[in-house]
Parts: sequence; C-alpha cells; structure tokens
Amino acid sequence: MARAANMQALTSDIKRQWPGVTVYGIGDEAHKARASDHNEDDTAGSKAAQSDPDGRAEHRAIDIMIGKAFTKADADALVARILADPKARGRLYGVIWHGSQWWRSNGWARQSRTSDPHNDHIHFSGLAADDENTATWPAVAVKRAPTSSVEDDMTAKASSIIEAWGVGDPSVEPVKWRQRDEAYQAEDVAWRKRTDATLAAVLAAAKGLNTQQILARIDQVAAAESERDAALAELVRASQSGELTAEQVLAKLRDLLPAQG
Ligand SMILES: [Ca+2]
Ligand SMILES: [Ca+2]
Ligand SMILES: [Zn+2]
Repeated sequence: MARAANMQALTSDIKRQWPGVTVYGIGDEAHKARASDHNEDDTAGSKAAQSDPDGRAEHRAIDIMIGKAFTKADADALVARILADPKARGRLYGVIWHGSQWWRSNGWARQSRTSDPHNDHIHFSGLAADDENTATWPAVAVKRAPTSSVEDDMTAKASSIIEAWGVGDPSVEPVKWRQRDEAYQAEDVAWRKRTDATLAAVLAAAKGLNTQQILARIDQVAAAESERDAALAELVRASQSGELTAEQVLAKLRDLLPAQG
C-alpha cells in the first residue's frame, strides 16, 4: 500500500506550503464501492480508476481538506495555479473542486459538478504514467505579491504625480500630444537627453522610484520650459548632498511638474 510518488510529492509540497493542512489518500467505504483513484490498483477486489502493470498497490488520488490551515481562497488559488501550469496538468488525471471538475480526457475543460460538488476539499487524481515522478510541484508555491514598502509607496506616488502632469488635461487629445512630441523631438534632442539624464539622477536619488516608467512618461512631454532643467539640477544637488530626504525630493518634484490645466 502506497501513495504513488507523483502524488506523494504533491502532498509534501502542499503540506510544506500550508502546515497543518489535512490530506487524505486511501478512500473510505463509499469510495471503495466505485472506481476511484483513492482505491489502490494491483489489489484484489479494489476498484482503482487507473491501474498499471507494475504489480505494486498504489493509490493516486488525494483530498486536500478546507480548514484553518487551508482556506477556500487558498484552494481557489491553488486549483487555478495547477490548472494554468501545463507541467502540473501533465502529471494529473483530474481535478474536482467546488462544483467544478477538470479531466485530462476532456482536454481540461471546466465542467460543472452538481452532485458531490467537493465544497470541502480539492480532489487531485494523479496520472498513472507519472507514478514515479518525484519532482516537486512548483505550481503549489504561493507567488508572493510584491511586499508593500516605502519604496513601493514612493513609486506609486511618483507615478501619480507624473500621470497628473502628463495627462492632467483630458481635453488634450492623444494625437495632439503625439504631434507635439514629434515636434519637440525635432526641436532639441540634445536638450531632451540632458533633461532625461537630470531627471534620471533625481529619480535614482529618490530611492525606490520606477525610473524607467517615469522617464517614459517624461519622454512624452519632454520639452517643457528650460528653466525646469536648472531647478531639477538643483534638486539633484540637494538630494545628493543630503539636504533633502527622498520624501522631500518627491515633494519638490511634484512642485516642478505641475498638473496641466
Ligand atoms: Ca500499480
Ligand atoms: Ca505504478
Ligand atoms: Zn477525492
């Protein structure tokens, strides 16, 4: 009696990701009455959904129970990640979760499941051909969203400032902006490069800003008044000398880049 290594690897990865989660394998009495991957193959009288010719009794289905350690939101996200990952799907025979089921035999199209909807657990059936696949299941790992930080906050603030500056006047149509951009470029490429370099220095000084994104925005409206250049240079000097904090640099930048209209 054993769980196929493929599904043991999935079990281990899930338990590592959600310590305390309950995972069942071998089926209960109800399962024994019908074909199920919870029933072991190579076992007299056992109704396994899949069997292989290796002579070893194996079950290939696991049930991941919803509970404190593994919430419905966790389950929703896990199923989505698994189904979205061709490698993960390739190791599976079927998935049942919360009124839906996806089967290899059906090309992994979602089908609704009204009877026995599996609202309190995910059912994963492993593919018999992958029994010996001991590789990890990268799709299990929760991809952490970027952590909220001072830097992220600063980037968001700077983006909104630039946004307000660049597109602050909704009456200015995109085409007009594009025409203006082209004219500006023809006018004074060297000036723009100098301004861009100055701005890049300012933004690099203001730690955590998305310099590329901001420069792209600035590039669109690059040829503003040349006196701004001097003000920015002063801002660079003040930030590099430590006279201004990153927050103060942002505040000054806001003043230098007033919203249109
Ligand atoms: Ca077997
Ligand atoms: Ca096997
Ligand atoms: Zn099950």
